[in-house]
Amino acid sequence: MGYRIAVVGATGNVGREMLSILEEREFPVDEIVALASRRSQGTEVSFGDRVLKCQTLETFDFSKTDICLMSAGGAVSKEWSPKIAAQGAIVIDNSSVWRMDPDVPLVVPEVNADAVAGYTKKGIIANPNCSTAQLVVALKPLHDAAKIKRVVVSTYQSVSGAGKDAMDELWNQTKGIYVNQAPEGDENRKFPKQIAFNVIPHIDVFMEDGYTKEEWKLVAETKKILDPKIKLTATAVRVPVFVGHSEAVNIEFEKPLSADEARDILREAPGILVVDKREPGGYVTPVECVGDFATFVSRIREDPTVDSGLAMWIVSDNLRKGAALNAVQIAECLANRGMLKKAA
Ligand code: 11C
Repeated sequence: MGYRIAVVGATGNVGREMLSILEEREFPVDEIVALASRRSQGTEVSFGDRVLKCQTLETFDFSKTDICLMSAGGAVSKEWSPKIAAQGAIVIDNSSVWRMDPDVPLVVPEVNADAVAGYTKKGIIANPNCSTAQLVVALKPLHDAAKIKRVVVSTYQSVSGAGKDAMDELWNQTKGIYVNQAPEGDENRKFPKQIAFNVIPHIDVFMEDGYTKEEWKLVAETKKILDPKIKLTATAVRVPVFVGHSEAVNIEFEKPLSADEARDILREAPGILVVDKREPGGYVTPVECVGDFATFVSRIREDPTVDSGLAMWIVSDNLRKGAALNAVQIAECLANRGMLKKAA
């Protein structure tokens, strides 16, 4: 016997990945329902060999659902996650609205799997932001070994993080530039500057201190998931890549840790694949990580500007480890710990 799963936001980038990963990882599914807004009712999505027709979130009865994977944005989650949880389903939410709620666990299974037990307070578990998920998977084993004091991270984030329209914008601008076509009007644009053949040092809204919300999320979420004592500063940058976020990371430790030791530790760590040959091409780039479950770590080297520091390059599929895979892994944690009430 398996579980009854609902995927809300099934027609989006992440919703489709959720369906595909449930199938790829052979999650024990007895019943699967794809849900979306009224506008997308009847839209077909794939679940393995099957085709599911999207039903409407507003009219669906969740009383027999074990797990609801939500990827429908903050506003929908704010309104619907508590209602769905009140009907008895455990909500695993990919939006940012519940992440910092003290009664909602924020979980990356390789880092703080036991925190799933906290779902009982609100019936909701939060999935972190994509750039945080891949970062903490790599930081955790190094923190355990040598205690991290401070992290400086610069991100190189793909346009899929901003949704399907953003992917279309990169595609259309790129094509348009080749045929000398002016970019479409401002009102339709997702990015405030040209994204094709460019990079934009701005993701999400600006905050009062000059950082962006994406940068703030990296700080706040790393503290909640891994350790509130870690100091972190970030610069989040959008790059003209369709899928796969990259991060250049400098880490300062309390205890000495050599690059060789870090490489060995990371090779043994869950969710990590080390690809680190000091030669041309001996590292992972976003195009190679697409469709993979792993977080890839490359370019591991000592940072001689601090007493004990390392620099590295971390790449992962933002729609997978950064969103859908992490959500399915949380569901697996619940199932493996016998926390799903309706499991047979
Ligand atoms: C991006 N990281 O790349 C964002 C997308 O808080 O879940 C995910 C936003 C979030 O634009």
